[in-house]
Amino acid sequence: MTRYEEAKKIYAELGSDTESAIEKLREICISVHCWQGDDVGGFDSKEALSGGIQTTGNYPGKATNPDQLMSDIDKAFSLIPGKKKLNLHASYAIFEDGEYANRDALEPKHFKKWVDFAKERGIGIDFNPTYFSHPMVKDGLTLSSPDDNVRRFWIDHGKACIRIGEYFASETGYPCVINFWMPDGYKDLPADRIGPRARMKASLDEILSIPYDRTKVYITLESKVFGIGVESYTVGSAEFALSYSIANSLTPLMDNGHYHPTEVVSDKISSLLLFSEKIALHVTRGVRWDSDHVVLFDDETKEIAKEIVRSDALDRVFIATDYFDASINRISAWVTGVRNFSKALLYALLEPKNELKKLQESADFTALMVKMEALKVAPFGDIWNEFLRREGMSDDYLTEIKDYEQKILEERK
Ligand code: RNT
Ligand code: ZN
Repeated sequence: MTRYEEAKKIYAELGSDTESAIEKLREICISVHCWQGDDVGGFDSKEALSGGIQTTGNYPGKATNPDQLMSDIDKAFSLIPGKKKLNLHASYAIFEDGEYANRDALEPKHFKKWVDFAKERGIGIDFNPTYFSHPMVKDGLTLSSPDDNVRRFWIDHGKACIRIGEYFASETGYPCVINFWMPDGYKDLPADRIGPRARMKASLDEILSIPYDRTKVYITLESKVFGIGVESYTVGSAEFALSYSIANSLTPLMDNGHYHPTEVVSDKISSLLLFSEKIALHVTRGVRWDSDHVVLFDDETKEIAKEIVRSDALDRVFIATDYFDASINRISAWVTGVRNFSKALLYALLEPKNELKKLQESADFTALMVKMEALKVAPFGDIWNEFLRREGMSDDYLTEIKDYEQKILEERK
């Protein structure tokens, strides 16, 4: 008997069907963020990263142009099992020689190369307007700025991004998730909290007044509790983003780094699913703050995946990754983080959820605890390795990454 066959038996005794778990996992799509490859740099300006987010580290071999980033994405994707989408930011526009468009004037043609890239690989593209790292972010504000010109600029950026997202959907044949996250906020206690939020609301209303095809484009709104330099107040707080999303039939997006440290996104998923047809996630790992560390196979990551599976919501949750580590090999960071969320999904799919639910309903909390603990020591690694094998991959991706590092990354100096 192979290790997989033995493990399959052990899981069967626990009430889980490993075959169906693996098959389901193979169909789940994860939207992989492009920005791990170049420390959220983008190609459209030389501005330092702003908006209260930060990469630290200076590992050699960062992608500095579209060709390098595409090559690194290919390398990472070749080592990530399962279905994938590419998640782009507007700052990754690719201009042909001499051409340039500011963010308020971006057009689909500035993303043609990305569309070609996606089509060649048979994948879809998700999109994000870039409301940071730009001189038009004035006093830390974009859509909530009291300055009409600043607001106008960023409203036009939002509209441009919706058109580009529609273009992605039409060209690739896959719906495009367009995520709005604005860093707007104040370092210290504001005198007026409602004013900026009212302006943000009006700006979003104006952006969303342009017609778009809701079957092709899903607009998500991401909240945040605080950022570096924006400690006291964020305009797009959880209550703002969630209320706006529900009131306007948008899709709320939760990033698990964006809450007070003892709050967990895993507990929020089920509530949102009762009020919104779709929800979206940014899967990340915050260490003491929204530090965007590489996702690990840790308890909260597992718990998030379990909540999606337990709620039968695999087709209602847009899963995207969002982390950026510049202190280790960036491709390894990409692969490790995305693989870990896949792992968490497989782990969740291996739960005998109906049986556990019954124990909860019959208030047999003793048996519930014992069974849940037994699952933790089941031979999960053998099931994961079988999934990798069926995807034509193995547990060892480090050798290939080291090889790529030597041959490609180290030449980039
Ligand atoms: C920032 C948000 C946002 C960004 C990306 C680059 O705190 O999480 O999603 O990380 O858009
Ligand atoms: Zn995020």
